[in-house]
Amino acid sequence: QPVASKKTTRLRQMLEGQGLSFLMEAHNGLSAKIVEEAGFQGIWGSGLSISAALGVRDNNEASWTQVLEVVEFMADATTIPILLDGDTGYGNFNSARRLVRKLEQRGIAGVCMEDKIFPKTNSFLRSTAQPLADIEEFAGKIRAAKEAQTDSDFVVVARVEALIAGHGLEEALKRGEAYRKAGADAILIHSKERHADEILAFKKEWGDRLPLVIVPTKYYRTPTDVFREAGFKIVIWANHAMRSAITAMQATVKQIFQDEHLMNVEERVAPLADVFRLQGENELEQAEKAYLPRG
Ligand code: SPV
Ligand code: MG
Repeated sequence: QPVASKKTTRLRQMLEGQGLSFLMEAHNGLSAKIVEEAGFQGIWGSGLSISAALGVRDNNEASWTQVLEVVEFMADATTIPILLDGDTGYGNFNSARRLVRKLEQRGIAGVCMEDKIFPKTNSFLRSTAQPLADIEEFAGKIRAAKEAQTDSDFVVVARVEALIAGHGLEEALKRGEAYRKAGADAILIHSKERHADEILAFKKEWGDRLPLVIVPTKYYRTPTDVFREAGFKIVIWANHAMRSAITAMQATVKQIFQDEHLMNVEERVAPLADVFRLQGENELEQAEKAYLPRG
């Protein structure tokens, strides 16, 4: 399949094409660039990671326009599509459809919205105590989001939290079906189990009604071929750029604090040349030659 020019089209092809695709988490322009350089075909704009990088909790403490600013930097820094973790859509159907319009304007390829209540809490915290959205209300939100998009390839993923919240397979399937009927392009079926049994059971019952997206943060030991053979379309590596940044920064900062010099870290941190390259410094040097008066 030839590579489409529009980011929205490319994200859609990952969902609708053959085989399994991957989205790698990024949380700012720099990490987004690093994800693209590694060879990934798409980016997960993780709510958890963006919040953590801003120094706040994953409870909508960052406002939706603050998230929009971050994801705009990510889109500007890269050429691959971004699927934004849009939490609950930051309010009701009206907030969700306005979000879709703003994301389209800023070059984001799609949004994922979860069937919880604003303000949300991360799925891995106090999960069984988390109230789910009313199924009809959330279906209306998905319908509003789909009807708001102007680019027909913009992707709206509906995220089912029923398994996370402890409501079981039947409720998860019922919700998935309601969101499919509302026009969702794909279902993200989330799980906090340490093995893949429940998402595999979901896939078996679901069949091929819509493409399925998964986030194996907790069931990370499951071989990727299990997902591929089961027929999932997208795997999201949801937070590992942010977590590796924490590990690296902690080690470096601690070392400098202890040593009161830089000799033990210089060889272990990215050279400044790498920073300038990632910033696209070279392009500006060329542009200065082209546009500034010679003199
Ligand atoms: C995120 O990356 O913010 C997600 C995935 O929504 S999870 O943290 O697993 O809920
Ligand atoms: Mg999230």
